[in-house]
Amino acid sequence: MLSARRWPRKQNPSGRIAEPVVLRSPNLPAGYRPRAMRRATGQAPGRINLIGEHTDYNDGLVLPVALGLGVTVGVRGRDDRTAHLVTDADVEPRETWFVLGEERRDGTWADRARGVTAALQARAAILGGFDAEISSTLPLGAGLGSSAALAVALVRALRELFGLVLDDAEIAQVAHTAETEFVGARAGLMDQLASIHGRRSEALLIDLRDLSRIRVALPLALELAVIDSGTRHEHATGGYNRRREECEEAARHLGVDSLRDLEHRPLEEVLERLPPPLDRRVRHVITENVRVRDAVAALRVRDMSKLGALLDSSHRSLRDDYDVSTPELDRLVHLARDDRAVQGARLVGGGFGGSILALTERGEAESAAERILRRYDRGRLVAIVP
Ligand code: GAF
Repeated sequence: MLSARRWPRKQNPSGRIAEPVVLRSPNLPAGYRPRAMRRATGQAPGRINLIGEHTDYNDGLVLPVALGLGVTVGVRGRDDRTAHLVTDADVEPRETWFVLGEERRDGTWADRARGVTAALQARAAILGGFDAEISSTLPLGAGLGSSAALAVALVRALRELFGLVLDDAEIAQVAHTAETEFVGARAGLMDQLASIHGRRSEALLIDLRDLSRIRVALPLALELAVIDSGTRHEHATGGYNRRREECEEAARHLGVDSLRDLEHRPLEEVLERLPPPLDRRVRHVITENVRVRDAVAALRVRDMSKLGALLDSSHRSLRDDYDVSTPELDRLVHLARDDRAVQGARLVGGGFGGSILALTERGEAESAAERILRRYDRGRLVAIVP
């Protein structure tokens, strides 16, 4: 593995420091040819987000936990400029290819891979052709960070195969650029950071304003069932980008750079200056940041009922104010709240389909999920956390 090191910086003609460039590691022995390292593997997990939804692109707070499920990418160097991809995931097509330097979107999952190679080359990375075998234990499009996991796993594999110097922050940026600039989903940075830094037994409090991270232990008494509703979202074409635009519009209207700048202002005063639905969108974002802080406090004192109430209230806010829930997610959350063992439940991730979290005492999540799923016909239990 190559170690992370300081960037070689490129000077632009004006003499100002330009974007960092990606080079092959200067540490490699003389005569070393990266493509002689013919095989490499990259892995990256998916995530749940305990609380703090649609806050990341508003410079806010999130609290993800890594899943034991994720994406593995095995790569092998080729002697041409082709990237050939095969996957065992439940997607179409199962096999595809493209020429490096000629990446063009085709609207399939493979755009994430094209986005990664395009973003790496835009940072001056020298790539050769490769065959990639992509396997995933993570359901795709289920609100569990699968796009970021695929991109991070591929960047890690290509870093090793081609001897690229990329630290974790840069891996996150490349994976994020692939999603936002190539795929066109204007997502925040939570999923990439959670995939790179997350651990299964801990929540990771990330402040997207300064990218600071604090690990928060999950109490031993806690367990979460992650249940896939079986309905799917598509960020790039769905309402996700529209929500982000609404937040930007609200910030412009209020004369602030980001909605995070509003956290110390009286909420009612802020809201009465906004037309609907911007007032409801902003109310979600501001109150969700407060809920993240409260959830961290609840985790620290192991107050499960407080945590459960916060999850419930987050779901209501996502449903009524942010308008990203669906009838299926609402039904699953309702069934979960009806279960004797569940202390709180909410949709997880971007919404518009995907999964829910149900909070229980340790040892109770699996049986609670079985009871919930008996009453909901098309979903499945994806994971028990931690
Ligand atoms: C998706 C996005 F990719 C994240 O950036 C985040 O906005 C999330 O939806 C909602 O919290 O997973």
